[in-house]
Amino acid sequence: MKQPWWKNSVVYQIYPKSFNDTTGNGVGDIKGITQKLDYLKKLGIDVVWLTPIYKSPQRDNGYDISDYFNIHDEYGTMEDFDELLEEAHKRGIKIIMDIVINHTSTENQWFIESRKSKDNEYRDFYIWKDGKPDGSEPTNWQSKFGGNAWQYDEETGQYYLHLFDVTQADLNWENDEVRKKLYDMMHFWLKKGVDGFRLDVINLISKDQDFPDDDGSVAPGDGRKFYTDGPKVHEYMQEMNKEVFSQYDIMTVGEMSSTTIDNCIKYSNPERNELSMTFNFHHLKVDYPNGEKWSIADFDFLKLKEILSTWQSEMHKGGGWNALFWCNHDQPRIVSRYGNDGEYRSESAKMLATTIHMMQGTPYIYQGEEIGMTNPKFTSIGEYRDVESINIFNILKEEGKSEEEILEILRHKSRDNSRTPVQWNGEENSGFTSGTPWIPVAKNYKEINVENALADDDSVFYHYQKLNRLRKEYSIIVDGDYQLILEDHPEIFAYVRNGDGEKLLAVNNFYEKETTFTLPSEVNVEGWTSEILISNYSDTPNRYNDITLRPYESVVFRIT
Ligand code: TEU
Repeated sequence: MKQPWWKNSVVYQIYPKSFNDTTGNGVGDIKGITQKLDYLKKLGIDVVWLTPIYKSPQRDNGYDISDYFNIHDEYGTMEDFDELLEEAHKRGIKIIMDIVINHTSTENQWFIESRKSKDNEYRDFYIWKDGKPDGSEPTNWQSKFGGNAWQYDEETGQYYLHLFDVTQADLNWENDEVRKKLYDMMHFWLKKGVDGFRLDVINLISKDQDFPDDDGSVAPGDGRKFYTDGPKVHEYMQEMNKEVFSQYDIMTVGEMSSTTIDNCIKYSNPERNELSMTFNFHHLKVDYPNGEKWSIADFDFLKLKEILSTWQSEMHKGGGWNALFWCNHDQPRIVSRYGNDGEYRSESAKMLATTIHMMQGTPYIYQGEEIGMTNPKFTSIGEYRDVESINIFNILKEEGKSEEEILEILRHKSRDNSRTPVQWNGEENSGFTSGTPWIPVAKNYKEINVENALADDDSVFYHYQKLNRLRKEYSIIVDGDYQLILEDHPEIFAYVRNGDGEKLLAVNNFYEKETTFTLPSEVNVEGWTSEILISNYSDTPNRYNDITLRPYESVVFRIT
């Protein structure tokens, strides 16, 4: 059977606000993306994922949509979008839209109507509840951005649910009319010719209709278990697939918050007709001590290997499909996190890229990752823009932490770490804007920028370019099954991809320390010959056993 196109594609994520500004207002725009399509073509990606560009008050940078059918002013016009789509398609690049349908902005017309009165025809578009007999919130569920997830509304004396910011009201998926309206909206964009969707927190749409309090008996007591991969979520996905997705040749990727492998197999196994693939975040929590995001710890390397490997094997077995990624607009920069953003920035950025791109699934590159951009290391709260970071700053301060301590946490954990402008060149504001950027540019832009990367054959950029090319040349990268080796090795992440009479062996040193790789006897390749497909040192020997790996050294052998 012919593989769907998205199985051997590489996706590039654009956060428009920070990508490229052509007007000088300090905010990136759609024309700025069109301008850089040739750059993306050169990188060799197949698909662009645009984070939300719809009309929005921008409390959560567009994840708070007030109008699904129009473009946010600062980003340009619908004509600009149509031109982008056309120019992208001309170059063989597909575009997928970010669809946010768990919630809307409270400035959305539906919500404006809904809050007016209990008998308004849009009342039931959102989740309204009376308070408890003592007047307190209907449940003790916590918002993902801090505080209780219910907001009291004076107008009608009821509370509405917001799992995220107070201006992001959760839609009521139980209401047939809501689902129908959302499907119509998706058709609107698909008819324009977009090539698919990334669906924001899509596994949170179905809430337990009893709305119980979370007694914390199944940790943590935040209410998550009552709406994560909820009771009707697969039913809704199948309906959405039937009503919308199945009518086009598109890809769909669901963002899954705190999900499980079993659920992701269900979401992405093609026989179930739900989604093409899923994002999960378990591998990005191995630096959360006791599951707590807002504290600092080294990452747990053995756990990282275990988690990624379990997802590789289980999703393969269950016929699901993984989205592969280290970075996005909600995560700190990977080179500052699991790599080394000092002396070995380039080596470790390439090593991390190879580790994830040689796994099974569809890889995602987040803007700036391809040049090894780092966390910006902001020194004052005034430099932060993210609603989550600002909320947590205030919460931790109230809990008695010192400002210095909190700033140190934000330097590691804030979502703004990945939201600073793309560093295009060494000119003022890194060539991102001629005005004042909406968020400060990282100070290292004179050294780390696209212009320098393109001029250096050995740059992180060309490593990504090569990975993208290899995916097209060797089908084993797409199809081969996955086998973790040396699972207890404290520095090396090595695995084998098994194909028909051929194997790929990926060997990655995750540390600065030199270490020796010895091929375990379970990988029987005696008498086979090898070639190096990619490595991050120019003189890595073509010998797949007993190799001394230098700091962050990474190599992939093809053995036949
Ligand atoms: O994120 C959902 C989500 O659960 C997280 O990644 C969240 O941002 C993080 O856990 C906070 O610590 C999606 C979007 O990617 C994010 O940018 C939005 O803020 C969020 O949904 C709400 O729409």
